[in-house]
Amino acid sequence: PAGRKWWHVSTVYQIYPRSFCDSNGDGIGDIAGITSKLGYLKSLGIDLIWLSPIYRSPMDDNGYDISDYQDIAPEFGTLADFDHLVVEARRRGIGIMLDLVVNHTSDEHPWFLESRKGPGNPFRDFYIWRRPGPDGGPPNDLMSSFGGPAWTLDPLSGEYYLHLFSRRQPDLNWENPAVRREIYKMMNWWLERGIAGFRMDVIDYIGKQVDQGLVKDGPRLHEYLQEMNRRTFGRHDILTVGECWSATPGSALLYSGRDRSELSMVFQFEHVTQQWDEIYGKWRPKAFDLVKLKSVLSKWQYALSEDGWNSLFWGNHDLPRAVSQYGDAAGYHSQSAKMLATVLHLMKGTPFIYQGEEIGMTNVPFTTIDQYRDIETLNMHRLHVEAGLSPEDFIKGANQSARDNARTPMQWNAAAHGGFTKGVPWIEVNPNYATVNAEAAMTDERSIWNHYRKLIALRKTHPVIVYGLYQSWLDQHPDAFVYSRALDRDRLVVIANFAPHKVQLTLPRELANPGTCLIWNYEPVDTLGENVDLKPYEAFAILCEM
Ligand code: TEU
Ligand code: CA
Repeated sequence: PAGRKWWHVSTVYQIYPRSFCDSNGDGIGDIAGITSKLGYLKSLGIDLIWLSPIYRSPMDDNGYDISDYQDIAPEFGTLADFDHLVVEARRRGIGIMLDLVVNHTSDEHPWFLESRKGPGNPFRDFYIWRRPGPDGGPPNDLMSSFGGPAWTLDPLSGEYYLHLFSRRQPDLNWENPAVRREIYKMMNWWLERGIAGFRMDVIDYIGKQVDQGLVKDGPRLHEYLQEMNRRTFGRHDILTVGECWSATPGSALLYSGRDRSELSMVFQFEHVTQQWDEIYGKWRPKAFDLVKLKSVLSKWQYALSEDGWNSLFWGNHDLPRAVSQYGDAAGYHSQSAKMLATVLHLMKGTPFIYQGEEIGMTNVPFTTIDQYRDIETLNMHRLHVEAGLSPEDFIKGANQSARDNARTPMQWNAAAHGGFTKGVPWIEVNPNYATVNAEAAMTDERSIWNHYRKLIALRKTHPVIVYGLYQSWLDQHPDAFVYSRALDRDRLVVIANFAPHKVQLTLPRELANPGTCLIWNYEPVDTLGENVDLKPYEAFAILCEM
């Protein structure tokens, strides 16, 4: 039927190249390492790989600070390595998506080096420069996500430049048509190389109106995206996903509506931020509240049920490990990881798996700040400890929320450093690699890995998983997540227990039918009565014909 897209049926796997597989022993993951693991990804069954940035970069923010958009970071390899990866992946039916980081560049990008030369330079307006405020300080009080003011004074010209992230990530000026032209040219250059999609970093920032203090959702944002679509990927059948921390169901329809000619879908973060403290944000997470989580996820399911499309994810390279955040990484590691996968993959949308999630990788047990590498965490440590927080308390929060939880090396086997490198890894491997690793997972029929594999395969055989109408049930139940999906005569019922204890449910009569169990994490359940007893973190899905 009209409106159906190949990427509706796809599952995406995110790779953080620095931490995936090191082929040459320098302790840093690389493109050749990724290519060597294509067989692993193929047997998992994924369709697309989203690569976090691989471009030339001083690595102030692990590649989200790009100094050359059309070259590969030498620590990751060469353009030839990249082309080889694209070809080898395609041979296995896997597409490669790139991370498009165009809100900002590195301060070492030639555009910025030129821009710094002062007013009058043809590249001056590629970035956002302002004269000092009346007191000689920053022009306004915009703050950087990584702490401190978003403005840095450049002594060369006596003006401030804007950086919403680190001072080494100056923001591009999207109001300048020459900037947009250069970016579209660069995107087309990659599209010609045969890539299958773009993930767009903080794309909701590009319409910013700095002088109004407005960053997200600026007035020209959607105009720019439509222009980008027209001038670049609109002519190719690719998947585009915008990272939009500010997205609401309303704006998501603008980004991903079928007649909007903007993006395929966005990453929204409401299910993530609902867990954050009003003042201390993620550094002091609230107690887990399933009723709230369900209401957020269901709201998004309903809002995009007719038009637009959801992305589905628990984790990425900026977020804690899913099983640590929403499950029980200690007591019910395997059961809770499988439960989370079941709940997510059977909703309507395109699922994204973050590397290591498929084997249940967990948050880190670091004990000192020296073990952390992430610029955000190091900056926040300085700021919070200066403000009086004890270093011990900071580490406690960081072990729950810091981005490095997701960035420790992929655990391949029980060899030294989890088989990630023959050298010394750039960040320590999680010590649980002896038991949590891909090799062990692949040989165990009941592993988390095999559960993911099954879920990915089910999407391909059951259209109800891809297109079925979503409905949530028992919204106020504090421990159980129950929803159904309906397409033609198929009705899929998904039941999950988010608690580390047994739970008893009374289901509405219309859900209580016999059927076939498609997936489970204890034993298959084929007949659903009105009374259901769930074991800790039990989850299953039953397909009935109505
Ligand atoms: O992230 C955007 C972003 O807002 C995050 O830095 C977020 O503020 C933080 O992780 C939540 O605590 C994107 C990338 O995903 C991230 O890795 C980059 O550092 C950032 O943009 C800058 O490019
Ligand atoms: Ca390497």
